Amino acid sequence: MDYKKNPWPMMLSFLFICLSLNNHPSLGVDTISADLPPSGDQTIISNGWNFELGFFTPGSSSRSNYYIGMWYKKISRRTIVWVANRETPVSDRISCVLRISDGNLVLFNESQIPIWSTNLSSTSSGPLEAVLQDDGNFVLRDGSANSSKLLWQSFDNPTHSWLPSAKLAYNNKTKQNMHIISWKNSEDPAPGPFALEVQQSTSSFIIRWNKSVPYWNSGPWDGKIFSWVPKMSANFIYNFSYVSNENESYFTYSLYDPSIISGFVMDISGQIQQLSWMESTKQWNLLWSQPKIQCEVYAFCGPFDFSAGCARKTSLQCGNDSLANGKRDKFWEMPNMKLPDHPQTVAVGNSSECESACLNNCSCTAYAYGDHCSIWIGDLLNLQQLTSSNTYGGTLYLKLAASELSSNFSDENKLGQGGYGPVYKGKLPSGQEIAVKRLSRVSGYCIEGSEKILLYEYMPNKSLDFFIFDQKQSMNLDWEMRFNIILGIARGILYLHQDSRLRIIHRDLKTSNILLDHKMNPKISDFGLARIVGDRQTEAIISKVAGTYGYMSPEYVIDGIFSIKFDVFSFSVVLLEIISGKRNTNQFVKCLNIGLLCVQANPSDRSTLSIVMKMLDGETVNLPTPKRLAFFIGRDQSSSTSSNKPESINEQFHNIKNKSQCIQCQIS
Ligand SMILES: *[C@@H]1O[C@H](CO)[C@@H](O)[C@H](O)[C@H]1NC(C)=O
Ligand SMILES: *[C@@H]1O[C@H](CO)[C@@H](O)[C@H](O)[C@H]1NC(C)=O
Ligand SMILES: *[C@@H]1O[C@H](CO)[C@@H](O)[C@H](O)[C@H]1NC(C)=O
Ligand SMILES: *[C@@H]1O[C@H](CO)[C@@H](O)[C@H](O)[C@H]1NC(C)=O
Ligand SMILES: *[C@@H]1O[C@H](CO)[C@@H](O)[C@H](O)[C@H]1NC(C)=O
Ligand SMILES: *[C@@H]1O[C@H](CO)[C@@H](O)[C@H](O)[C@H]1NC(C)=O
Ligand SMILES: *[C@@H]1O[C@H](CO)[C@@H](O)[C@H](O)[C@H]1NC(C)=O
Ligand SMILES: *[C@@H]1O[C@H](CO)[C@@H](O)[C@H](O)[C@H]1NC(C)=O
Ligand SMILES: *[C@@H]1O[C@H](CO)[C@@H](O)[C@H](O)[C@H]1NC(C)=O
Ligand SMILES: *[C@@H]1O[C@H](CO)[C@@H](O)[C@H](O)[C@H]1NC(C)=O
Ligand SMILES: *[C@@H]1O[C@H](CO)[C@@H](O)[C@H](O)[C@H]1NC(C)=O
Ligand SMILES: CC(=O)N[C@H]1CO[C@H](CO)[C@@H](O)[C@@H]1O
Repeated sequence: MDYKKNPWPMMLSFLFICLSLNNHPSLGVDTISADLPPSGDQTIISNGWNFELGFFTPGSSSRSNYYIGMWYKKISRRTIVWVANRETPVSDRISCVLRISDGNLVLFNESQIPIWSTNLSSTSSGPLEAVLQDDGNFVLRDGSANSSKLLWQSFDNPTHSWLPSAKLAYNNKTKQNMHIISWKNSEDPAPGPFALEVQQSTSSFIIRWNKSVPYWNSGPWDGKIFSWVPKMSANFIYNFSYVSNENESYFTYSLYDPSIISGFVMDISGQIQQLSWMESTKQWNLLWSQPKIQCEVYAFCGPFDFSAGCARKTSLQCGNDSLANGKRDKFWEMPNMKLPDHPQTVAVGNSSECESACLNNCSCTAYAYGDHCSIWIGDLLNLQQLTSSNTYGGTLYLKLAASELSSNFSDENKLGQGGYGPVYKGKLPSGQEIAVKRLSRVSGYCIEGSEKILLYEYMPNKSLDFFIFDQKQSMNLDWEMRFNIILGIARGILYLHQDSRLRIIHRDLKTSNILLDHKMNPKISDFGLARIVGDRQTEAIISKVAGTYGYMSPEYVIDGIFSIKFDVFSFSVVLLEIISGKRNTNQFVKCLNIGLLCVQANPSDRSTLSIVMKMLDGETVNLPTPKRLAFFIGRDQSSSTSSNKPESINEQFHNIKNKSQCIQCQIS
């Protein structure tokens, strides 16, 4: 399969397990009853033709291993969503049979020996039937008329995938978790090492390795998404929900559009993936996946070698501090870690001595200094970062070759400091230059658990403010460039507001967030405050006002109402800054607004100077909105300004500037 969007470059990743299509004669029914068992080539099909159940052979295997499985009926790529006998294949499907026997659904092999069973102990008196429902639930129930007594269902016994409307639950009575468990490999559906389960105490998802070691946590459920899976919010396909009561705690999800074919799988690589089927391309489209970084996966590349990024290993210099070129090993500070097992205690008095003890011992890979000095010898397995509230963590210092430390975030590569953390220059293995933002740990609960890193396209020409507010640099920006930049920004905002699949309000448009590529094309950056609003929604109310003062519209500051018009306000401020080369201080906007208020066409709309004084003195941003302006009379006010020629914008602004300066003069 071709997963262009799969971010794991080195992995042969199989989302679902796909098979070649061979034709199965169908029984034409959705039910297995005592007298109608499928065997051999026969399948059963759910009544809406969504799912089909029968024997299959996984992968391209030439081994004849047959399993009873369920797949989508309507799509051309055979995609298995459930397997009955995942650990006990049969080698000859013709003489094998799945039938109801002694109150259970049982798979008999060639020798008519049961090799898989629903294992129900209580026997039901009535006749039983097994029905493949159209939602992909295979149920064993009382077959007597009108009875809805459910004895067993595949939704309670999932394999590697989790279908819409199924629950992934923790049973509060039996303290048992349901698991979504990866296949061993693409040819073997037997349980692999990765299992997804609900962690009731934190209302989150957790992936465990080897049935015990937790290696990934989704972060707590916030009502809409998992805190550490922000990408979940970026779709209107799924509606996830979490239910917790005295009996159980579970996640489930539904589809807004039931005609969409979609699923959720635990991949053989240990990654959970949310997918939807694209009929036009005949491919599974990856909506989001976690964990993103292979090294988040326990022991993925053997012993955890943080420095190597799982891809390369650089030998440590090992106490070689005599080297002139500064290649001495260094330490990477990893705060808030669950310290690895098997530390060795070194009797030294302070942390710098502890550091030297590790630095000077070739076998030492890390140290920590709490009330005493601990060092670790050899491989470190399963390094885990904890949430900050956890008191059992400590700061681990991981030994790295100096060359690696300089490439993973050195000061020499620092480009600047953004609102949520420092930004560094980096290079992808392909050679493409990128900007990397390390989100600071203090900037929000959603990123507490592990360090979050954002990758950006590297913009060699920095940001717009660098040019327009610098007398020398602004000489490099002729009018044509400025106009192109304005057009580019407007196009970008239009895309966010209207043309993208989601309606996005940026909320922090300002010159320093407009980056310029090598051709001086503008790119809107820093979506830290951006909000996605509903499909038709153009307005929302928030409780906490955030943004950059001077770019925030009055209705937002005062009422917390933000709409796409909020960005329009900020855009206008940016526009004025680009043209004027003057930094918008709060006073600038205030003066501009006052200026506009004073040049309104209708004299009664105009402010009096006493009000102007108050507005200039006061802290309030609650300025009235200018109506029809005097100097616009004679112009076409009804048409959109986007058709205006640059000259006319220039002219208009020139007028505005003059008038507002004029008012300033009068006042001072
Ligand atoms: C059927 O299963 C039993 C028990 O696992 C096994 O001993 C027997 O060899 C199997 N029969 C065939 C034909 O594989
Ligand atoms: C039924 O029980 C057997 C033996 O305890 C076990 O190996 C098998 O996995 C169980 N089957 C199911 C579907 O739970
Ligand atoms: C089953 O339900 C139908 C409609 O609700 C009813 O007419 C019928 O008598 C019921 N049959 C039995 C055996 O209960
Ligand atoms: C996996 O778990 C089993 C039992 O819990 C344990 O014996 C085994 O050592 C673990 N394997 C690894 C590689 O940690
Ligand atoms: C999402 O699912 C929950 C639980 O089933 C339901 O209460 C809610 O109305 C759904 N939301 C939407 C927008 O459909
Ligand atoms: C789970 O059950 C215990 C008692 O069995 C109860 O104290 C607890 O509140 C329950 N949890 C939830 C989430 O209801
Ligand atoms: C919990 O289970 C009991 C017994 O099955 C049932 O009566 C009760 O309604 C359940 N509670 C919820 C919230 O589903
Ligand atoms: C120390 O550096 C020298 C020169 O680069 C190298 O030959 C030697 O192997 C290094 N020692 C260790 C222990 O790595
Ligand atoms: C650590 O202890 C050593 C030896 O007692 C001392 O020389 C050094 O100054 C101490 N360093 C710090 C940071 O306290
Ligand atoms: C490194 O430290 C370990 C544990 O304290 C010790 O066994 C080993 O001998 C040390 N190696 C060197 C070269 O000092
Ligand atoms: C923008 O960047 C390119 C490539 O780094 C450079 O050649 C060009 O001179 C820059 N433009 C300005 C106006 O600085
Ligand atoms: C992988 C990588 O980009 N390494 C570079 C990191 O930075 C140092 C010095 O700045 C370069 O020498 C490395 O090639």
